[in-house]
Amino acid sequence: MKGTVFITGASSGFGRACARRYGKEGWRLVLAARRREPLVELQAEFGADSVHIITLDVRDREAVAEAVASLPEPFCRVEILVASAGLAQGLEPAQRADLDDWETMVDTNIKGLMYTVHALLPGMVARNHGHIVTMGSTAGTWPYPGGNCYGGTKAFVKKFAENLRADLLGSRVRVTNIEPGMAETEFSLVRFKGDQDRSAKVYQGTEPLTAPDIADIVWWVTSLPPHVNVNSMEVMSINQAWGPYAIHREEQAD
Ligand code: NDP
Ligand code: 8X3
Repeated sequence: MKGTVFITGASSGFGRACARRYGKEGWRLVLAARRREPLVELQAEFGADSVHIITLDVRDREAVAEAVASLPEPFCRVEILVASAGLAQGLEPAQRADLDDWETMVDTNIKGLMYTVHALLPGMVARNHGHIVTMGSTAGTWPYPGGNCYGGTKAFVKKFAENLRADLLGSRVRVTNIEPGMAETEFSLVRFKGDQDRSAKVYQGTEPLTAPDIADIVWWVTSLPPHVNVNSMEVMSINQAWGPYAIHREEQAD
């Protein structure tokens, strides 16, 4: 076995693809998500000796701390955290947004990440060895209509990762924020609360990023020589780029 990687959001999308990638490379996997069944499937794929499953809601501060504190041998020395658990809820303009959706995003994308890092980081520092990979987004840098609170949470992820680097200077613990653009996973289905048609339209007629694309990138940044720290990596499909500034103009009579 090469080492132990702890992956949140391992039941779907980027997290699941990372689990497969590290599993195929012979790593020991600690897989966390709320849905147990997809984790059991991964355990069946790679074997119980190399996969430890945790049914976990990252919003539950005590549960996250407990899950990390009670990691059994040989899973307890985590070398890499891939913190992929996260979500968007809604695409309404801020003035019509559901406050519960905003709270869910803050609780998951910000507080859930804080709890996970807080639980795993001391061990990495004590061993002077580790890599924290956070899942930011292009939305954390580039605003778009309806992105409001989701973009805000991903801006937190970006700044949190950068600030971790500042604190960890002098240690051999690396931090990388991956910042993907549009990628086809369950992301839009979750954002639109199970509306299959609306979710499918996001990816219709284009070729978005895929979860294995992101897993390849995560694998690559964590496989570089230990003195190399990729601070952040923004990645988009070739089919996605920026538009001009949007300008509102009053209607004018000809
Ligand atoms: P998916 O919806 O496919 O996967 C999200 C994962 O997060 C699932 O495994 C889900 O597991 C887990 N999750 C969500 N809420 C919680 C929670 N409260 N506790 C524990 N696990 C949770 O989406 P992606 O793989 O696309 O998203 C992964 C990350 O990448 C997210 O942070 C997202 O914001 C980010 N991202 C996605 C992009 C995209 O276009 N797809 C682009 C840029 C960033 P379960 O429901 O079983 O708990
Ligand atoms: C997911 C990418 O553009 O839907 O973070 O916000 S986007």
